[in-house]
Amino acid sequence: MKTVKTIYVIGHRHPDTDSICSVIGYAAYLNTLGGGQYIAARCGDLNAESRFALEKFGVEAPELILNVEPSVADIPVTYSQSATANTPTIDVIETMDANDLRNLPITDAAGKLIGLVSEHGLAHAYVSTIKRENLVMSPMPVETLARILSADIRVRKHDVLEGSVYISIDALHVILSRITAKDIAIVGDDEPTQLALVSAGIAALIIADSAPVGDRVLTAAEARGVTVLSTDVDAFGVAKTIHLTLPAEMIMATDVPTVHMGDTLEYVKELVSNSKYRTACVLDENGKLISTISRNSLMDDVEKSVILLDHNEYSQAVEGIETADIIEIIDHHRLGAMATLQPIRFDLEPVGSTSTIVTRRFMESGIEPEKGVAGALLSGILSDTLGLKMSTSTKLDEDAVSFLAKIADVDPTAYAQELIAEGMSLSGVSQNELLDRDTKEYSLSGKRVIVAQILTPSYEYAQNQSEEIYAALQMKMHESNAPDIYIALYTSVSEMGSDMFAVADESTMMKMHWGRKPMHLEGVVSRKKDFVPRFGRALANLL
Ligand SMILES: [Mn+2]
Repeated sequence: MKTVKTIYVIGHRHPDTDSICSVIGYAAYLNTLGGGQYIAARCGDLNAESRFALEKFGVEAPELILNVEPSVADIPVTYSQSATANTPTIDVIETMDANDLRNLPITDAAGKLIGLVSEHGLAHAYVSTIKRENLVMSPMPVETLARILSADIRVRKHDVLEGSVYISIDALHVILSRITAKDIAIVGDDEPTQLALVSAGIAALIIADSAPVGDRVLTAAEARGVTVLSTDVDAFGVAKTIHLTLPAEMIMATDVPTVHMGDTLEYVKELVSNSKYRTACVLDENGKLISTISRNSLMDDVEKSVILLDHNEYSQAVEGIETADIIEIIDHHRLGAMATLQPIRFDLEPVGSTSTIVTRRFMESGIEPEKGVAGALLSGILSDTLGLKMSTSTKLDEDAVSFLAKIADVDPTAYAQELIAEGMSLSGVSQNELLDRDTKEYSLSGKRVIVAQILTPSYEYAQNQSEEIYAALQMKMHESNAPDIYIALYTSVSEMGSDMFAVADESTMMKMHWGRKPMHLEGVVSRKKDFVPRFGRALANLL
């Protein structure tokens, strides 16, 4: 089975509406061009505004992918052999032989993994455990037995046979004294013995070595309910083969390592090399067997392919990004430091949103997005540009908005107000949640800086809440993986300015003249255009 490689189109951590909607748009665009292997993804929860936008246009949220380290799903699925619980061992061995396998997974009738037959398990079952036991046949359909022995069914009186198996080499009275109605006898061409066994009322007669079977025996067997098989195989061969008909479930091991599609290859490699079977079975979420992974299938370097939207810095990207193959980047933020091995397509444009750049791809190629996709892209632009009011908005954003609004069938001005009000809604949300709503991480002058931005209806909000905000920020600095500097911008779009709260170590606080009270920044609305460049310079000068 040949599978097309999945490519994830993914935005930044703490996704905002642009990050969510641009990936929906771009994955749809690429899938329209052909292939269908592009998956819109996100590496964080939807905020209230994004959820509102997706619900309004009936669009599904991008798939949640918290880590892009290579996983089991990235190994090409290879056709995988297995057998069911009641498969005779001899068939298991044949499958293993024919496919050059050292192990064979065993499933129940529904395909769920229940164990593994290994070469070691086979040797153990046949050499040590049962070597001195009498020959017994586990319940087996007559057809299966006939197939294994290449036998003809001359009289069929049973569906399933089981019981002790005797080779008739003793004197007749001896064998008759042992045998019961459930048992099976292997005989040669001795017709009186054949007849005597049938008359005694056994379950089945296996006539070995191409011996003739007379009409009298067949008639008697018919009358007494005895199944008769005849085969070319000699008596020893018949006995040996029956010995190898134990059902797989009786000789399988149950301590087989199992993995799922999402498990990282690093984990799987460890598991496989520590397993005595040198293999792991891949199961779906219901425990059904998908395939097996051996050391060989882990030899090749595999990686996830990703297209990054709305960011181009490692610190903002999904976990595991350093192991992934970045094949394209589309963004409208500052140029961050990201290195790739291969040349890639890199589209960085100073426009209002990434959704704008994606919309231009549709416009330029003459492809019309579906209504829901158009609505999502429109939401991305209106959210990032605050209804085209931000200083970052350009003519290109306006053009994209008119193009999309027509397809999505909404009035962009009215919808922008609705959307932004949703994004600014502060009721019933804790300070801590607000601080997580829209954060970006930067590396500035060697410091890890997180800048959270919270949109408010007016300055009043942050000024009234300053104690709570400061306390919540200080709590953030105690979390694991806390940055060097944590900044929160409470931005009033209608008044075109922000109040900045900042926490850092004491010496930085001193040098930057930061205190518990917010610093008012008139005219600072856009984090990336108004705040980060100015702040970056101030930090570089003072530290
Ligand atoms: Mn954006």
